[in-house]
Formats: sequence, structure tokens, C-alpha cells
Amino acid sequence: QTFPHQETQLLQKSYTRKDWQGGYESLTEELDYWIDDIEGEIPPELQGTLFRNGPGLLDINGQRLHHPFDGDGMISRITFTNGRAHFRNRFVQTPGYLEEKKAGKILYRGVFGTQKPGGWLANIFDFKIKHIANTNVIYWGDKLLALWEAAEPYQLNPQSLETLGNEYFNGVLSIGEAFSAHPRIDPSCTQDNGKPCLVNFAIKPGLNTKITIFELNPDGKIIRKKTHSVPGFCFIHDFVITPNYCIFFQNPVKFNPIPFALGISSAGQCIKLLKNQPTRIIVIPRNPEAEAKGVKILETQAGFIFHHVNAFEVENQILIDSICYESLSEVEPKSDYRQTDFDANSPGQLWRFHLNLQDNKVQPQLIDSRCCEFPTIHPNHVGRQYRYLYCGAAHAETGNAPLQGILKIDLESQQKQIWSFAPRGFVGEPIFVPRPNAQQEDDGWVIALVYDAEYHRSDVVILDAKNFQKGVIAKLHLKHHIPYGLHGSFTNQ
Ligand code: 3ON
Ligand code: FE
Repeated sequence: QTFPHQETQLLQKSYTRKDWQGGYESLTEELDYWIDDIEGEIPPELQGTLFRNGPGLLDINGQRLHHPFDGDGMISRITFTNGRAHFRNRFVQTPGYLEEKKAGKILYRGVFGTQKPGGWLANIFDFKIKHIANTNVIYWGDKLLALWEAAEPYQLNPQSLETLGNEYFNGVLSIGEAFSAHPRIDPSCTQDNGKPCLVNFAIKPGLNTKITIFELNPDGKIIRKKTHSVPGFCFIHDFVITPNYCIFFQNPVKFNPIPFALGISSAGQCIKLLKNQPTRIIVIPRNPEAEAKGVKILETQAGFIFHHVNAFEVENQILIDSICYESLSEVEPKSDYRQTDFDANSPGQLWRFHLNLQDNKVQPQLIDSRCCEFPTIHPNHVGRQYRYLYCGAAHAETGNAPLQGILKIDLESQQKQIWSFAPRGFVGEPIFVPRPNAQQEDDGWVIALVYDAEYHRSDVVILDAKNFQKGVIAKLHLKHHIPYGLHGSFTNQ
């Protein structure tokens, strides 16, 4: 059996590994300047701030981290005002970041393979993991929060990006309690008279896993919090919501903590994907009416999911769009991630899962086989019917490769548009920003950071979401590169 992604091995690549590797260099400086090197024009109606998070350090004073997901969080802030743009970046000042900076060496184990120097003897029975804040950054309830799924959020000053400390939401979150990096904002919550509501979760894995669901009002207060217990170990990075449900995909994995305890490998490396076991889909009611029906667990094919696009209800069905991997190379980092053989790994592909809540059957449907990651949509369509999605995608239609293009999919007509930065550009998560007073779902801009290997620097690129073929409408050249990031958000503030 051959999978379509194996065929491209014969074709010429759209990138070189050396170019791609350039985006995995640390950025140690903290900068603050007006961007004055701009191609095209920033749309004057585009006003607000793009916040981005991601590993800023890939090494501690020359000691390489084993995997980028272990890198300390660095926040970038690009503010658009009256056709101009300002850049600022700062590291989240977690205790681990500060201690390692002072010591000039790795002091902590990471989740994705980073170990203290000195081999297993230096790591055995050390269960402390460095708490970082590198995965997402959101502005909610007048607070800027840097998120990492295994610990509490960090609050930052949204202007200066100074770290203010951990956020516990008036003590509703307890010390050491997790708060995932993938909150979803319900644009109109039925329980709150149509006011927006931020929904997030926390995973406490074990033989049974505790899933806590938090709902926060626009003031940033936790107004609902409930914990559910589900059978088995879970590694759940993201979830989806609808007006009535929170939906989690329990990837079929097993966790063997012994190599971790013995200092041989990190916690994340002890997770293995079970290819012959089904994925469990956990459907948890959000409101009292749905709650009467209880938690439902449905099953579908094996695979691994980090990110979902969106979900919505249609009569007795829930439709969920997600990026699925056939095998799990991202969290099984055996060797040097910079030497990744893209062709040997399976690509993330876009699937739609049709959940029938009547007979509990699930129908998976492949929507696009192109390698893709980091999906986003119009914020008002979260949990609702929607037509357009945007994501990072490989330049080539088949095969597994780094993200070099931005892909738009019209889920109604199946039409696709891609704007590619190949051969020397590498893209991060795109963000859709609606045009003020827009009527149509795709009336707005798609903004992304693109690493340009030719100049070893990053660009902020703005595309017209309606028409990618027009090309980039503005390309803002930064004075430096930004290491490949994870997630971010846009706020009109
Ligand atoms: O036993 C549990 C297992 C586990 C893995 C304990 C745990 C909660 C500590 C844990 C921790 C999980 C963590 C900290 C996960 C962090 C994930 C992270 C920082 C990033 C994930 C990124 C995912 C993707 C798909 C990134 C894609 C990137 C590209 C396409 C290239 O730029
Ligand atoms: Fe993520």
C-alpha cells in the first residue's frame, strides 16, 4: 500500500533543508521599533494588534534544546495604527527562563526530549519539568495571557510585554493547575444572553484522565468550571466547541513513564501512538439542557490530532474539521529535529468527522490531502456553520513538507486558493482578521509571519482573504528573524 504523500519523493523539492533550518535559530534580543521597510501598503482600516507566541530560544547559551516545543516562550507584538506598524518582542520571564539565563546552561528537563547535560544519571528520578509559556497568547478580560498547556498562564503587560506573574483568575485556578493553550471563544453564548464567552480546558492525565472545562465571561472571570473523568490516558492539545458541547479527541496513545523516571527520555517521548486502536471522541455537554444527556464517547479510526479547525451542530449531528496525522513523529523526537526527514513522516491532512448523536456512529471524510497545519477561521463562526478556512500548507499538493504557503478552502464549493512563499519562505500560523463592518465571511485579511531564508529575517505578510491570487498586499520586513512560532491572536485594541 502506498499513501499519496510518498509519491513526491521522486519530484524536486520546493525548499532546501538548510533554508528551513535557518528559522530554528534562537533570537536572544528584545527589540522595539517602528517597521519602516515595507513593500506594498498596510490597509489603513487594519487597526489593532497581532500577538504571537513561540519558542524564542532553541538553545541555552549554546546547549541545544532537543525539540523546539521545549523552547522558552517569546511574545511578539505587531501593532497596526493608521497604516503604520510597530514591532516589539519580549521573553516570558518564567522562573525557569530566568534561572537558566543566569546559569548559562540547561537546568531543567523539557517535555519533548530536552535533558539536563550529563546523561541519564543527571536526569534519573527528576520529575520536575521546566514550566514554560510558549504556545499561545490571548487578550481576554483586559489581560494579556501567555499559555502553555501543562501549567498556569502568565500575565503580561499588553503594551510593554513585561511579565506580571501567574494568573489564577481570583483563585479559581489553583497553584499548578493547567489551563490549555487552545481556548475557543464562543462569539455568542446561549447561557449568557448572547454575550461572548471564552471556553478552555485542562487535562490531568493518569490511568483515568480528568478534563476540566472553564468558561470565562468578557471580564475575564471564570463563571463556570466543571471536571469530568474519562477512562484512560489522554494527550489532548486542542478541542472544539459548539453552543451545546465541548468535544475532545482522545488520540489512541499509551504512556510508559519508566524511561522518563529513569532519566532515559522525556515524558513526551514516552507517548506512543497505537495504530490499531480507535480514537475516542468525547462529547461533553456545556449547558444544563444538554447535560441531562450526559457525556458521550464515540469511536473512529486511529490517528493523531493536534489541532481542530471548527465544529458545528446540524440537527442531530456534530461536524468537526481537524488536521489528522497517520503516524506521530512530532512528539516522538528520537533524534535531531533539524535533520527531520520530511518524506519519512506523514503529513497533517484535513478531515471532516460527522458525528451522529442518534446512533453514535462517526463518519470520517478526507477534505484535502495536502499537508497542512495551523488552521484558522472567522472568529464569529467559532462553533457555528462556516464556509472558509485558512491554514499553513506545503507548496506541493502531495507529500509531507514544511509549510511554505497559505491555503484557503471554501468548504461549500471545494474551491482552493494557495499563495506560496516557496522556495525560500516558510510560513507560520495565519490569522484571519475581519474587515471592519464586513458583510461576508471572507471579507478581511490573512496575516502571517513568514521566515525568508534569503535574508535570514521574517516578514509580516498581509493577504486579501477574498483573493489570494492578488498576491501579498503588504510585506513588512522585520530587521531580524523570528524563530518558527506556534499560536497567536489578533485584538482590535
Ligand atoms: O503526561 C502528560 C503528557 C504530556 C505530553 C503530561 C504533560 C501534560 C506534561 C504533557 C505535556 C504536553 C505539552 C506541554 C505539550 C506542548 C505542546 C506544544 C508546545 C506544541 C505543540 C505543537 C503542535 C504542532 C502540530 C506544531 C506544528 C508545527 C509545525 C508544523 C512547524 O512549525
Ligand atoms: Fe497548538
